[in-house]
Amino acid sequence: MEPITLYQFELCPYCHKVKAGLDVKGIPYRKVEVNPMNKKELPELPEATPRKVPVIEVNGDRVQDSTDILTYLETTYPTRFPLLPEDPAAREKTEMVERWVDDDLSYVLPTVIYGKWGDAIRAAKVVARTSNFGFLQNMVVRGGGSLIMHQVSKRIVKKRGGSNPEQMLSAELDKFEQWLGDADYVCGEQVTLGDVATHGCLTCIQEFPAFAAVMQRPRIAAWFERVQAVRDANRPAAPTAPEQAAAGGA
Ligand SMILES: N[C@@H](CCC(=O)N[C@@H](CS)C(=O)NCC(=O)O)C(=O)O
Repeated sequence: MEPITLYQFELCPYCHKVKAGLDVKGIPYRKVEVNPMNKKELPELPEATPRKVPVIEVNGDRVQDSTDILTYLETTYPTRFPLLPEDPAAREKTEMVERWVDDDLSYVLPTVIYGKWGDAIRAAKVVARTSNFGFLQNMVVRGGGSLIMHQVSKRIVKKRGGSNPEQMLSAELDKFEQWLGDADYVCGEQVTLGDVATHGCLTCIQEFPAFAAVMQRPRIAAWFERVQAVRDANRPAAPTAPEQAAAGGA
């Protein structure tokens, strides 16, 4: 199978959503960290397309937008762990959960990552660890990125009428807990699109104090571990150093 290249930001919830889909479907990929300041690593995209991550490149195809990418993966590799249930009601539910991830959960997460200065600095460290932009660009991304995202996060809280990031996250987790009910996964016994989108998105805050609020909810914590186990079991083994060198990749 031709390996996929994923252009990403390490702390982008939409990119994590795609990584969860790739893992569950067992599709190998390599990551290219994009410099958020100039995005020069991004491949050429059709005119008038926003220069945003995630973007995937495979077999000469370039696909942008996490929802479109997961749809592309589902149609291109339909037999590899299908993520869309056949039952129409289940399908509607799992697609509704994915829309909620895109429209609500993904907006709340940056507020818990960058809302406090201590966490914004932690975020800068994660970016520095996962990127290879050179010393100067790294400093710019670490300092500038945290500052910009701190302002963005304040704007999100205000625009969404939230009182504070923790309460906003808690309100979103309430919704997910209700959809999950007592089932193993969003649509019952099998991981589907809604699980992938939510798990991926939450992985984004795994290194931050706010993640404790996720794991303090027993039903969500158990679900998180279950989906993680599926991802770990299905994810293809990392290529050995010689294989990686032969493929010319990082
Ligand atoms: N709807 C898109 C949203 C992608 C998106 O907003 N990506 C952000 C990072 S989290 C981005 O690339 N921002 C850069 C910019 O707007 O310049 C998706 O689902 O992929």
